[in-house]
Amino acid sequence: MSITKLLGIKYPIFQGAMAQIAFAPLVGAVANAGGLGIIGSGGLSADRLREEIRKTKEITDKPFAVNLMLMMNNIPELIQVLIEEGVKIVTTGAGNPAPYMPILKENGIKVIPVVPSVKLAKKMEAIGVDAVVAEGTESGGHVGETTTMALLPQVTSAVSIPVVAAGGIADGRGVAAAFALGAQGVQLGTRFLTTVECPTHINFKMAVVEADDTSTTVTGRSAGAPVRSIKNSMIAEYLRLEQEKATRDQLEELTLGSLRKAVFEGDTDRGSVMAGQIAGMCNEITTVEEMITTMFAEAQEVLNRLGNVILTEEKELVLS
Ligand code: TUI
Repeated sequence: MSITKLLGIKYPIFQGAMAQIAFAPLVGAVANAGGLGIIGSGGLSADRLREEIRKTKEITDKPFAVNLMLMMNNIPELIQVLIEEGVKIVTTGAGNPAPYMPILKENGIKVIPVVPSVKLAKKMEAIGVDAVVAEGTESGGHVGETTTMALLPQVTSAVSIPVVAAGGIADGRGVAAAFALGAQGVQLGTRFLTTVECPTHINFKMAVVEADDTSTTVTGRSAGAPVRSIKNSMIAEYLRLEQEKATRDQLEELTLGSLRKAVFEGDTDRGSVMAGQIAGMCNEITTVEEMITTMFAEAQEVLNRLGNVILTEEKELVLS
């Protein structure tokens, strides 16, 4: 079944569940525009998650999802809230959702894990998930090692469940490329940061608008939790400490509360401005609806144009 039919959405686009950002205003706007809005529950208490779900229901009557960031230690409580509030779609990140599959499935919840490798995609298919999001290292936040270009065709060949592409996509060309590599849909995070409805400090949005293709870097590989964000003075200090083989405690002290600092206080110099490599192309602040409809219209144009491309005997690409 197609991912849109499976989830009851119009466009095969997921909004990435950015921690401290993907709350009701953004999630509701994405759902109303026909995509899958996803609440980021990373860092939320069960009560705060319930509040965010209820606020989202006030904005939209369309389906939406909740993401479980599996590094958190309150996952069972959060799942209880999902069941009580009737949330029917869950995505997961930063870990293996296997321990929670029985309870999620018993409650008729569709489960869509984010995976950074073929190995994990196959494991997830074997435990009965409904689809996977294959996320390349171009993404913002917690990342794997393989690029979307290399990961996606390998995952789509390895599993028979629907695959959604994430990492490095922000326009119709990226959507068309994801389809070419076998994906049924796309998940975007960074591009949603520069939308009107995205509830983050204006300084955070402007850091993304002003970023170029080389503005992001990955920290934390040494500690086993690699995170991509826009370079600033905090990141420079982190990289220096990492090189000096600082202790985990020293590194943690630097990053403690840093995402909130950037998102809520707008401190884009000392805070953590998580964003993907495609930030260089997210130069405009538009509404969610405009962004989604423009992107799919552009994807259709690209696919039409490519439909006319033939490979000549000399292997030239020509437009017929
Ligand atoms: O989860 C994400 N992106 C995130 S989570 C996040 S919050 C955070 N804040 C501070 C430090 C660290 C995180 C920010 N961005 N994306 C989905 C994703 N999941 N990317 C990679 C993975 C992943 C990695 C390993 C999924 C599964 C996995 O498997 C481990 C295992 O148990 O086999």
